[in-house]
Amino acid sequence: MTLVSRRTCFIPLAVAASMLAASCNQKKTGNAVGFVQEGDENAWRTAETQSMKSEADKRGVNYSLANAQGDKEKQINDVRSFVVQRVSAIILAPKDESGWEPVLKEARDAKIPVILVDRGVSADPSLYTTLIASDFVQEGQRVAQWLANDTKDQSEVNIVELEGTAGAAPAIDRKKGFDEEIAKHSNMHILASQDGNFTREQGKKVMTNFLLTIGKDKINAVYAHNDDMALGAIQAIEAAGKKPGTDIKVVSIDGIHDGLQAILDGKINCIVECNPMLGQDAFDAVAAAQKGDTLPKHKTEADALFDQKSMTKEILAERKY
Ligand code: GYE
Repeated sequence: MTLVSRRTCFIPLAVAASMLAASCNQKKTGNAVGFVQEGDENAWRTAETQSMKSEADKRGVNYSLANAQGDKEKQINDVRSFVVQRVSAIILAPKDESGWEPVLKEARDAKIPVILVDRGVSADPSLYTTLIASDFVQEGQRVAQWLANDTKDQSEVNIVELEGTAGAAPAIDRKKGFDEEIAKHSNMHILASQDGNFTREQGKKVMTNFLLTIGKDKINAVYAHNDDMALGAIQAIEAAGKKPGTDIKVVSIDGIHDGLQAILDGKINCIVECNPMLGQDAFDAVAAAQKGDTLPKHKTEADALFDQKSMTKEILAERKY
């Protein structure tokens, strides 16, 4: 009797131990978080990708990255493949606003929370948990207000605008905020506005074309939706024999290292910051969603403003991206 009972006791313990091991393994897979990044177009985005990885490492989260390299169809498939793998949460930095409903519904049906970072989508907010991003309309407004104040004594301020990737939330909203604010000033005119895809190369190309077609003496200011396009525009302005920051004012958004350096060099006049270090907030949101907490639909990030008066070497030394 004693022997039998010992045996019966021994077997379930062994089974329980192997079940526990299996459930631990399963839990590990179940705790995986997938980050779906839209591309790699500049230092801002690389910093964001790095921020996700270091936050995952810090928390010991099983983390996977899928980078679509600017290919929207691939990005949709990257989300779909994380849904099929049954990850426990997806962090998504969408390339543009439209076309996300079907795959977001697939994630919802699989009960996988989707945390949007840095760019929003036009899909119904019930299809994602939260959006962690800056207020892009406000960024555009602040840059426009700075430029309006700086040029208030000039009878005419002719501006050209380098837009971000077509259809992307920061391109749409940064244009809206800036253009509406400029329209309030009768001395300010936006002469031309064109897509520069958030890259240095494209910013240079579009600006070179503006200088040729509009005339280098007619343009007083350039507004770039990000620092990389502003840095490309600076190259074009210098190649045309003009002084960026003096002959042609340059204003932009992001606050990456090279952009802030250009303020110190006198080539960019004003930058409104946009924070790419979203890892901590994104993984806080993942943890909250897993606990079943309800999150606000939009968490906005605080952005600083830098100009030639406020920018210092010390600020630059602290900038990690
Ligand atoms: O400003 C830009 C990047 O989506 C907020 O995308 C982000 C923007 C950022 O390519 O540099």
